[in-house]
Amino acid sequence: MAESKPKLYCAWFCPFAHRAWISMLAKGVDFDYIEQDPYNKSAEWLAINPRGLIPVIRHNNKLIYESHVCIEYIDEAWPNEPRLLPKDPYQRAKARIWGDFVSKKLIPPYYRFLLKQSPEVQNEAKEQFLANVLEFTQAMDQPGPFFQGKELGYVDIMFAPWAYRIYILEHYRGFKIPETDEYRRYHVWAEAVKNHPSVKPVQQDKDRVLADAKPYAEGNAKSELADAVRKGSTIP
Ligand SMILES: N[C@@H](CCC(=O)N[C@@H](CS)C(=O)NCC(=O)O)C(=O)O
Repeated sequence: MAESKPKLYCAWFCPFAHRAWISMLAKGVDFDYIEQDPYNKSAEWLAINPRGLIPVIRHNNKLIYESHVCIEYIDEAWPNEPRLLPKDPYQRAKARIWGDFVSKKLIPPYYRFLLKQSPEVQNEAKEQFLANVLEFTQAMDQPGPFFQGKELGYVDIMFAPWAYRIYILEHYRGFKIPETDEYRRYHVWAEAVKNHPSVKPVQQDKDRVLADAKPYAEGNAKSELADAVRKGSTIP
């Protein structure tokens, strides 16, 4: 199945691309990392991904994109342990349900909170984000520490890049996930994710990450995601 050495088109700053990068590391895949500027929509780049977004995996002359699809592809093309998606059909369904929750209920308010400039909208987004983090927390396996048990898996990887960079919201918005009883399980999860051996190498220098996030916090970032948040449309 996995014949040729895969290439990962990635970027140090991109949380979506980090999902694919973490998955490659978690599965022990031997891959070439290619640092790609996704903002320059050259013909060469659009030939690799017609949507012009990172991450992209090139494997056996096939191109795979969309970060959640990349996680599943990596798990299936290299079917060795650990499995990122559980084998049990119900647990697999549960992984997809909560992965979808990350995409629809956590990422959009996170970016509204970071990008929008009006204090009222920021506050609404913050409350939404916090309520949804709580719902996510309450769905976690007990005792964990990961979302579905002892091993890092699909749901963890879906939210990990925002969780280990939550300091962006602290720095620009004075926000912290509360250290209260109801969020205790969240903090156990976040620590386990941040310190996982496949997640650690992907994390970047904090000052560099904060500098990269500044245009978002100031509301003038130029990206498809920022445009979508400004327009109130679905994020790409
Ligand atoms: N739905 C996509 C989103 C990926 C995405 O937005 N990547 C950003 C970088 S973090 C990008 O390539 N942006 C290029 C642009 O906005 O033109 C996925 O999950 O892979």
